[in-house]
Amino acid sequence: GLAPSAEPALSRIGRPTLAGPDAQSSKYTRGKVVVIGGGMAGAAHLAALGAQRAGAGYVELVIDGAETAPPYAIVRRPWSETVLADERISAVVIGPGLADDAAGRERLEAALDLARPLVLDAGALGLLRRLGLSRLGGGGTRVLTPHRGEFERLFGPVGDDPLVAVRDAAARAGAIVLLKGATTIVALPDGRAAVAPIASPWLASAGTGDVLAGIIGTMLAQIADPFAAVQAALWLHGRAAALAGPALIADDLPVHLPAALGECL
Ligand code: NPW
Ligand code: AMP
Ligand code: MG
Repeated sequence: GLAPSAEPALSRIGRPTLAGPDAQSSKYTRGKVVVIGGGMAGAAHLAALGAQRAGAGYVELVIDGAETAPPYAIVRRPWSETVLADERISAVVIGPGLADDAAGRERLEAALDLARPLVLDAGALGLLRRLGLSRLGGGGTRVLTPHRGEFERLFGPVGDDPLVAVRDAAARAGAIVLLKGATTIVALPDGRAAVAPIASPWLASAGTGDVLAGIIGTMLAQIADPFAAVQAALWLHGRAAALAGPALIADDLPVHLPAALGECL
C-alpha cells in the first residue's frame, strides 16, 4: 500500500486572499510597523515604503539622521530605547542598512527582547551571528531573510539541496527562515516549507530585499498565522516586480504593490 510520506508538506506559493480595512479600522489596527535601520538610511527607507504600500496603517522609521527631509508619511525618529515602548507596535523589521557595530547590537538586542513578530534582515543577520542563534528564543515570531551569502555565514554551506538546508536552518534557529534567490524558499522549524513562484530576474537589483523585509513586517502585523503572512509577502513582492517590468529598481516595487494587493482583496 501507500506509506504516508515522512516529509512535511512543501507547498508552492499562490495568490493569497487578504482582508482590507473596514469601517472599524484605524491606522493602528491596520498595523504599526517599526523599521529599525542605521546610518545607511536608504535601505531602511525602502523597507518602510514596502511596509506602507503593503497596507500598514502606521510605519515608523528608525534611522540615524532622522531629522532630514521627506517622505512625509513616514514617521522618522533616531534610535532610543523608547522606540519600542509603544504597546501598539504590531511588528518590527530590523537590519536593512544597519551596521554590524555596537549601536546595531544595542538595537537588535532591544528588538529581540520584544514579544512581537520580528523580521531580521541584512545587518541584523550579521549581528545575530555574533549573538548566537539561541538569542532568538523567548520572544514572538522571528523571521530571518538571508540571501545565499548571509545564509552561509549564519548557517554554513547551502549544499546541493537548498530545501534541506533551509529546513535544517529553521529547526536550528527555532525561527522562520527564508532563503532569497531566483527561487526563494521559506521553512518553519516544524519542517513545513513553501517555494515562491519563479520571480522576475529583474529583482536582482540593489534594495529589492529591503523592500521585501518591509512587506513581511506588514503581513506579520496583519495576519495571525506567520507562515501564511510570509507567503503572502513573497507573493506580493513577486507580483509587484512582475508589474514593474524590465529594469525595475527597488523604488518601483512599493509603487506597484497597491495593484498587487488589489488582486488579493
Ligand atoms: P562575497 O562577494 O560573496 O564575498 P550584500 P549589500 C555576499 C544595504 N543596502 N550569494 C557577498 O560576499 C543592505 O540593507 C542599502 C552568495 C557580498 O559582498 C545592507 O544593510 C541600499 N553570496 C547593506 O546595504 C540598497 C552573496 O554577501 C556580501 C550573495 C549591505 O547590503 C542596497 C554582502 O551582502 C542594500 O540593500 C549571493 N546571492 N549576495 C541603500 N539604498 O542604501 C551577496 N553575497 O547583500 O551584497 O551587500 O547589498 O550591499
Ligand atoms: P537582497 O539580496 O537582500 O537585495 O534581495 C534580493 C531580492 O531579489 C530577493 O527577494 C531575491 O529573491 C530576489 N532575487 C535576486 N536575484 C534574483 C533572480 N535572479 N531572480 C529572481 N529573483 C531574484
Ligand atoms: Mg539585502
